[in-house]
Amino acid sequence: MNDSELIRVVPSARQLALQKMEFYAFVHFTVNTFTDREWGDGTEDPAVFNPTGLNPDQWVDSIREAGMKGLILTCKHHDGFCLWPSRYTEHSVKNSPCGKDVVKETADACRRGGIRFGVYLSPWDRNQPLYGTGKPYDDYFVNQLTELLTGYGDIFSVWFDGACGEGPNGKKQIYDWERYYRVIRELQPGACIHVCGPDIRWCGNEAGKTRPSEWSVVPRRTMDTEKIASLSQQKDDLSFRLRPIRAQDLDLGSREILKNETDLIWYPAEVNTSIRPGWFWHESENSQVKPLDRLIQIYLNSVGGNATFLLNIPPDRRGLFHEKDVERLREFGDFLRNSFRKNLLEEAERISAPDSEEDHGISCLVPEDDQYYFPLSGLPEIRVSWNSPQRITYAVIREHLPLSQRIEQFEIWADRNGSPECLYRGTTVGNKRIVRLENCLTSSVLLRITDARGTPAIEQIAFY
Ligand code: FUL
Repeated sequence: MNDSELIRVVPSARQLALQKMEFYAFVHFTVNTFTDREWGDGTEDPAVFNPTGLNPDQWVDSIREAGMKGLILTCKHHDGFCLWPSRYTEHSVKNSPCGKDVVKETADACRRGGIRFGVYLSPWDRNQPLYGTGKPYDDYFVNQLTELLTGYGDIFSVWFDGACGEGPNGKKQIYDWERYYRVIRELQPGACIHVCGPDIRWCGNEAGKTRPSEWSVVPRRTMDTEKIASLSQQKDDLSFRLRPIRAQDLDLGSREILKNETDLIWYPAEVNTSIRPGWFWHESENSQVKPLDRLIQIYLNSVGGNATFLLNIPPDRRGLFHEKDVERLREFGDFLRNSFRKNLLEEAERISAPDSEEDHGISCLVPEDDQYYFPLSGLPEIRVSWNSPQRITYAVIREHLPLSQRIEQFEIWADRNGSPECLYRGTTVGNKRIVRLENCLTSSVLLRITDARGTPAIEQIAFY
């Protein structure tokens, strides 16, 4: 495929909305919290689920303070225990001393706190006797999905895990994914389906590792990597004739990789990791909350590297985020507030760039609504100058995604002691590229786009 075909691939409204959220929380909570395990086996007594001071408002306060815009709750993990009183199973909060509908309490807290709410529903169910029986289990699963997607207001995300094993009767289920997707589209058309789904791609690891060049336009068959890995059900899949794609591949979308592909999709990456070693709370991990530096690094590389960042914080046995996690989230929020407080571009004496159509001129670089800078042709060089030297720690660039992802390479130059110096050479930009600059004191910066798929459309440039 050539450049003009590549940039014909653009995000759906739901994908665009999710990419703009940038940073949101995962909350892993179930019987495991009380049994000190990571994967329950489905035999747990619902009575063990007994948070003594459940307070999702505390989670939401902390999540917001860290700068996150949403929360995805494990409504049912692999153990099959439901955090809401599902009509279709007895294995739920309705038979635990907690007695509360934790999904409702969480959804309400999100609404009160002004963040969005999403659901994780594990297809793998180690408690449900129907698991592994085909359609009867799919019916069960769809019934549960329907409860979650109709009873708790607006849902921004349905997160489908790739893990798949045997159920209580020793059988594995072949999931009817297409049916699940149809139900989600019908009941919550604005929700993105993540990982084993068509909207948001798993980055390929759970450690917070990122790619230096993250592309959102990838081969359509990338969408099946997690489903294939979990099921090996695609016997009639013809993709074996092509090179196999794995979620871990370093290059998923360069021109070279895409040149022989015939069908492409917009499939942006999400980086998911936990603030602790495990996904669930364990007393023994209270001293292993990730250091602030590590969280900052993951954030800069994910949000600042054209991916979204899904950070897990597990509530403890009280049903609260532990003090150590709360403290770390506050510190992280302080980092964001301090680092990105004042956009120095707004104080520039002069911004110069090649001609553009009137509607897409350089004034659009301080964006309002849906504006963007679109030069008439070619690769722009944009110079920003100030009256006096500025200390710049971060440069931020965003592309206008409704026109796809176009920038292949860029450079940042600064005048230092009277002579120009290249401070940074980068590749992809996409939703957002954050460049950390070391010791940059300058009164003039030049952004050069040195390679792009067609004319780049820049939504924002900012310096902090
Ligand atoms: C994995 C699961 O097995 C983990 O328990 C966790 O939920 C993680 C986000 O996905 O595949």
